Amino acid sequence: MKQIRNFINGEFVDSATWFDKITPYDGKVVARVGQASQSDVDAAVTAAHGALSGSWGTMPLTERLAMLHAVADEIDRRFDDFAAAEMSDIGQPAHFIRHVDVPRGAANFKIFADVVKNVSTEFFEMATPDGRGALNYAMRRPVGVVAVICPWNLPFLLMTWKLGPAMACGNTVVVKPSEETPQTAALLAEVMNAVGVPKGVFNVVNGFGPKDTGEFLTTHPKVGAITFTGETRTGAAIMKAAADGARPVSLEMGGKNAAIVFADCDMDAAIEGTLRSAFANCGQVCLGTERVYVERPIFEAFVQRMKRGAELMKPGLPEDPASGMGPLISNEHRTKVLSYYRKAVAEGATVVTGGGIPDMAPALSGGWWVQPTIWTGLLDSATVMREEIFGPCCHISPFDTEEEVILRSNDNQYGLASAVWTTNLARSHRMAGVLEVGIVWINSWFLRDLRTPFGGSKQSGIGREGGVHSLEFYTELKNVCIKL
Ligand code: NAD
Ligand code: 6OD
Repeated sequence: MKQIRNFINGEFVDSATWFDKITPYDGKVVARVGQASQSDVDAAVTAAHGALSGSWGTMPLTERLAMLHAVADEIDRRFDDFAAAEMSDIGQPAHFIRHVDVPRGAANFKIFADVVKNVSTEFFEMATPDGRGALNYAMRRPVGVVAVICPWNLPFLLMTWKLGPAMACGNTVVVKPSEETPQTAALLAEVMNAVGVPKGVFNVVNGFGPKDTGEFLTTHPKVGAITFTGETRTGAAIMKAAADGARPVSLEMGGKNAAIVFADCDMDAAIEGTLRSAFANCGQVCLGTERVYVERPIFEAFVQRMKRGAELMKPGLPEDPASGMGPLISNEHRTKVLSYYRKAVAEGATVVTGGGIPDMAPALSGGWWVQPTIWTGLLDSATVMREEIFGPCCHISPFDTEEEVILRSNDNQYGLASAVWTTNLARSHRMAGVLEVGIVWINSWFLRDLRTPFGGSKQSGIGREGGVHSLEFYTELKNVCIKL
């Protein structure tokens, strides 16, 4: 049986206790994962703290950034290993993992190395009463040991999205992958050693969250900052932990994202984009659409086309080229998603398609499969219209005016992302201004430029990362004032 060990101070270490990694497509155990104890977490943080003042701390910037480019090149060289590990962890189709998750993992190291190289700081000349004047300039310094707490939905993309900028800024890191998806972090540890990243700069501790590895890490006094992606209630717990010692947090949390489709849209593009945003990764994308508002004249046609599209998405194994969708991540998550499927019906939804578990071949019947599901007919107050489900499902409602759809899409506790489909430029700009979200896509979805601010408003997050905004979180900006 494959063993996934924790990686501390440049070495893979054994654990006293182990837990099982189960593949979501057949429910079989594929690996044993070492569970990091409190003393393992302490060893990882201590190693990371020590590495701040070692060769990593004194390394010229160009050398550090070249090392991160080498990390990206080594990920590319071992592309198939990363893709296989990710497929085994989350069970999604190979074409999705090979086009989104793994390439973004490499890009996250290259692009943030380039951001750090190219972003300047401020300089101000100042008059003083004695006429000699003073100069002010700012410099950036690492914040120290960064704890990186990761979710399971796009494990490699979301882990490296934090690691790339944190390491480019000169910090050292202790990563806690989700207990559901430990495999790519272990491979990344091999990559770090292969390219000569100094011992202690990159550490991985596996385990669970509350009263376990996650909490041991976020409460460790030598952790200088915590960056987190996951559920909103976990983010709130981490924020409380970070209050001790007044450590900064960056929180990327849940969403209940709306797509808004105007009658003047390019219908083919709106259908393709909304199918992707509702069902990609089996609906387990924080930016995914669970509420679709369609202008009344095209409502019926839109629903019928979405139904046809959803029914063409056949569930299957990652390597099967016919596979349109993988399973959910776990039995526990499927129980949650199916409870929402039942609740939608209980609250009066019309099931346009799906609503249950698909028939799978006997070899796959142990996996966590669910049908892509579309509902109509619910009020905005229904449970499935208000709470994040994180499954392959959406509700489609008609609307009549722009004012109405703005009010309805903003009426939610979350504020992560919206997708607006229209060919009216003035309207798209108006909508972008009033939607209460951190990211608005017009005529697209999940189109990412890593130089742009990324994050959520309301209960979807605190802070922005991406481009220079990542530097704001991962560095201390220090002003130097020189009296001449
Ligand atoms: P989760 O909050 O259950 O777990 C995330 C991580 O936090 C895991 O590693 C977990 O072990 C750890 N954890 C849990 N409790 C902890 C605690 N008390 N202290 C320290 N660590 C703890 O989230 P998940 O189920 O893995 O991910 C799905 C959620 O993530 C969804 O809500 C989704 O919307 C959100 N998400 C948001 C974004 C974004 O960019 N806003 C991106 C991806 C996922
Ligand atoms: O693209 C990104 O950088 C990013 N953080 C995506 C988040 C996806 C959520 O599931």
